[in-house]
Amino acid sequence: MTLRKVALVTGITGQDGAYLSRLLLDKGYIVHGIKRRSSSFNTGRIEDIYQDPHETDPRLVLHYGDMIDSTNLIRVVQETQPDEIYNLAAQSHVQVSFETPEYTANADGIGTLRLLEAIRILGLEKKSRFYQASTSELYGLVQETPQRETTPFYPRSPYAAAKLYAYWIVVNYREAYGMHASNGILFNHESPLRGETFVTRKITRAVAAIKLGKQERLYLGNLDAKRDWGHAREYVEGMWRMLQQDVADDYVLATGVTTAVRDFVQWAFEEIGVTLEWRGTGIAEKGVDAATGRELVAVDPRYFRPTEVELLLGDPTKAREKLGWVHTTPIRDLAREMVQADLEVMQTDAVMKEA
Ligand code: NDP
Ligand code: GDR
Repeated sequence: MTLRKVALVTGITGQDGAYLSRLLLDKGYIVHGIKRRSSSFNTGRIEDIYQDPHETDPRLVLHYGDMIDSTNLIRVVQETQPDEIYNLAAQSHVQVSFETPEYTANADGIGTLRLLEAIRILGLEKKSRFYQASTSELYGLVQETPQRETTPFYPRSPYAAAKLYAYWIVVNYREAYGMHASNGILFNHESPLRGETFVTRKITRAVAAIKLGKQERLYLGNLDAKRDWGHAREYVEGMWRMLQQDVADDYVLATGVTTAVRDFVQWAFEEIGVTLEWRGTGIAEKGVDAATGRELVAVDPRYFRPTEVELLLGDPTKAREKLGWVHTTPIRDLAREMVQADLEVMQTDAVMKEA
């Protein structure tokens, strides 16, 4: 009988945690996840893979915990003795990090150190492989385009500065203690499970709500920002591949295509049969239904960031050559999938309410 591999996933209730735990369960792993205590359910994204703890030998087990609680992390690592740890937990919203910089530094930066120290304290340096959710936000004010593993970092937010610390402490623990610890420098990746306040999901939800007559208008910030957007389902496969390598290393996962927020908005509206015409510039810019003249999109400066990352475009060559990882979902297909999923959710909600 071959023993099942054991994985520990922090941030299991988030977008990537949900896709990654499905992938690991499909591969036969026992998956332990850390979830935060919350006053309302926060496990919606993993409802369909949740297993009743009263069942014999459930393969998905949830533990309460927090990245700001060292003793908790040590205990969970001790209890689970993981072969692989995926550190996905973070205060992951860039704009929110300007409002909560200290908390973000604590959870995203020092939290990563806490988990690495838990491995070291428990003497698991040679057993537990470690994946760190690093980010294209590290490039910030970009020094080179496209961005690759060797491009210098220039963080532009408390979030990115915290993730910069996490990136380097992972490299340091790899070099100092011989740990199998890798950074995945992931460019933006989205899906129907994306948090509702990130720009793509905010757009696709608004488009669905406008179509169903539940919302008048969509307010956005910087329409000129450009992002390299891929599908989350494909990116979690890249995370797993990093931990299957003989030698730990750092990899960029990206599509190699960049798109302006404005274009994503345009495509999302096309999914409901609306062609937008853009009128005005700067904060006076409006997206207007070309057929009816109705104003559907407006700029609200409250969504501008004190320092913005204007352009991200990744070069995934190393991941392709060394991990055999490729992205396959074009951005327009992703926009379509997200709009359709939001329409479906809202229509179901409406039917349920009526019933
Ligand atoms: P989400 O925001 O969807 O999920 C974040 C997860 O972390 C949630 O499960 C959240 O719990 C949990 N969490 C937050 N703070 C804490 C804490 N203090 N202690 C324990 N858990 C905590 O993010 P994604 O799934 O999109 O991203 C996963 C990781 O990858 C994050 O670290 C993010 O910064 C990073 N990343 C994401 C990219 C993307 O485009 N999606 C790109 C590059 C990096 P709860 O559900 O209770 O809020
Ligand atoms: P980002 O994602 O900051 O790249 O971080 P987000 O979707 O929040 O913003 C992308 C770009 O869109 C612009 N924008 C808006 N953003 C939001 N959220 N809301 C708006 O109304 C709006 N209008 C315009 C932003 O200014 C920005 O330029 C995501 C997170 O998942 C991080 O955790 C991750 O590390 C990076 O991606 C890679």
